[in-house]
Amino acid sequence: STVEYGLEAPFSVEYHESIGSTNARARELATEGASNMAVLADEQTGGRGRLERAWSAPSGGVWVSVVTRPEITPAQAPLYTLAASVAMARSIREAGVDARIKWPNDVVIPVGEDGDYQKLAGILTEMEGETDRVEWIIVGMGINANIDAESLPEGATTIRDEAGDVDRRLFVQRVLEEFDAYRNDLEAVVPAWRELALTLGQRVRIERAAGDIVGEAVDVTSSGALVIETEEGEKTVSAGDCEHLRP
Ligand code: BT5
Repeated sequence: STVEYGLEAPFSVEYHESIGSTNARARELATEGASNMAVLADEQTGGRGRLERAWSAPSGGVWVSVVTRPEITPAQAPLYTLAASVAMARSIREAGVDARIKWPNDVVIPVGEDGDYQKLAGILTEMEGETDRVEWIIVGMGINANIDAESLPEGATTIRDEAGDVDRRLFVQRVLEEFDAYRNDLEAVVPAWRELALTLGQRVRIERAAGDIVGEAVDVTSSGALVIETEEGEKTVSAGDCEHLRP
């Protein structure tokens, strides 16, 4: 199932026409010691979102998972998710689509002025390591590229629907190049993220087991946590589901 993809990518690429989940395959490779590898597929039959949610990944999309072994602490791992969201949003914008970033792991297209959006891409970050050191990190990126939005769940849109098809080979190459540049320059991630963030300035609700946080999203920290101004003062959250509330 593995063929040469002919990409000039900063990562060595294992390509599959069809696979269960590129993140699951990347995990196998990571536990075998792989690094700087990308698993790319045309179609996933068991694509995954966060919290075991299903991710629709028909043929025509860009489904890719990158394995790296960075010298960072687990607390900095959210920066990798932000780096991926910036890489994806910038590449999608080059394709002529007004892509913006919804914290923490979505690339979306704004609808109206109220923080509404349609989802164009998502990120699933997984890692292994100890409290002071990450052993490996997998950043799974799913981009609805050359797909009809009507074949995806409600609320999804695609590059095809917004601007027409992309050359997927060149497109994946751009995404991987951009991701590589940002993971090698982590200080550039947050400034680039701020420029494309749809979540900043929004009233949000973050759902957490420890209790929801409601307030205005005002910034992200240097490690990628969201800063929220609440009635009880400023709070930061490093992960969670984020809902944009109507003003
Ligand atoms: C995500 O989860 O957004 C992470 C998606 C990561 C997918 C990539 S593809 C390559 C790699 N291999 C994998 O198996 N996964 C990664 P989350 O924030 O939990 O959002 C999931 C929700 O998005 C679902 O519950 C649906 O409502 C919705 N959804 C499912 N498929 C979608 C799609 N193709 N486009 C837009 N929304 C979708």
